Amino acid sequence: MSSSLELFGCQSGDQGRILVCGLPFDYGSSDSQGCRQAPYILRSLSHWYNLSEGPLYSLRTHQPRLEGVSISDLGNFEYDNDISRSQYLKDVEKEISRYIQRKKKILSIGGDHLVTLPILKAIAQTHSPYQVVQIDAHTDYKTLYKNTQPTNANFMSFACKEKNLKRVIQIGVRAFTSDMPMIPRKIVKPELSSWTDYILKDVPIYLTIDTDGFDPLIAPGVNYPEISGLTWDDFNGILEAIKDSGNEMIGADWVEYNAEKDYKNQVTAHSILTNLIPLIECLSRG
Ligand SMILES: [Mn+2]
Repeated sequence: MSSSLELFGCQSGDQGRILVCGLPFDYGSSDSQGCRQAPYILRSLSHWYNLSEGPLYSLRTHQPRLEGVSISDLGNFEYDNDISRSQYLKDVEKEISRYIQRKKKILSIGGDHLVTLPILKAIAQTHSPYQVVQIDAHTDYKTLYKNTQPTNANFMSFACKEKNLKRVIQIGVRAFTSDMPMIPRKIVKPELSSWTDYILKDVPIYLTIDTDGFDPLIAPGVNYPEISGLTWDDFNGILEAIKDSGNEMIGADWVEYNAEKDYKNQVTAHSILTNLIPLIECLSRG
């Protein structure tokens, strides 16, 4: 693992309760390339929001943010072309399982959405029941045939095979598809106004965020833009609702940021970083 910079200038290593890890992998499909740069770019831009000299203050509320949060940065799990893609995913799963067994909370930065699969599998092995909240324009659920390989567009079909994954609540889904599979009952796609009705009580939550869940007008740095979509206020509402549910958040990831598609001023990257602040605060509870 290597990285010259740590996210938000936090410490490097595995001593934090929350462990940042970069998954610079974008072979989830032939058209998801470009996302491998995200962990480097986000870490490098995060020096604008540096924690190493004390908390960040919100100019709006004058409140300190991320104060006392126990977080450190593991660096990246680099993908080496000498190994197969499936081997990389297996290695990530194994490595992450070790940290989950030590009760660490993983905050991973993709990569394309396929990197979420090894994390969900690692959690399924170490946690009794858990549920996923997925922010995404797509369901990432497809019909699986005998030789279907996992991709960033079907990984949820593989994740749903895990018994301990009890429910997937998808928010922001709105794309079109020519493949309309039978969706298992554990996947629900409620409206934003009523999604909290679907949270299972006392079941830990893992949050996976695909950048394309947001409106491409505010988050243009994606491979698959879908008009309309969530706003940043919606996102903060989702985090508040997770807090209010009393369910523990056991981990999170942010995937599918493609810097090549972003505006010149990197507005998507800065928005991701600003929204990682309340996300990390939410993760640090419980
Ligand atoms: Mn996705």
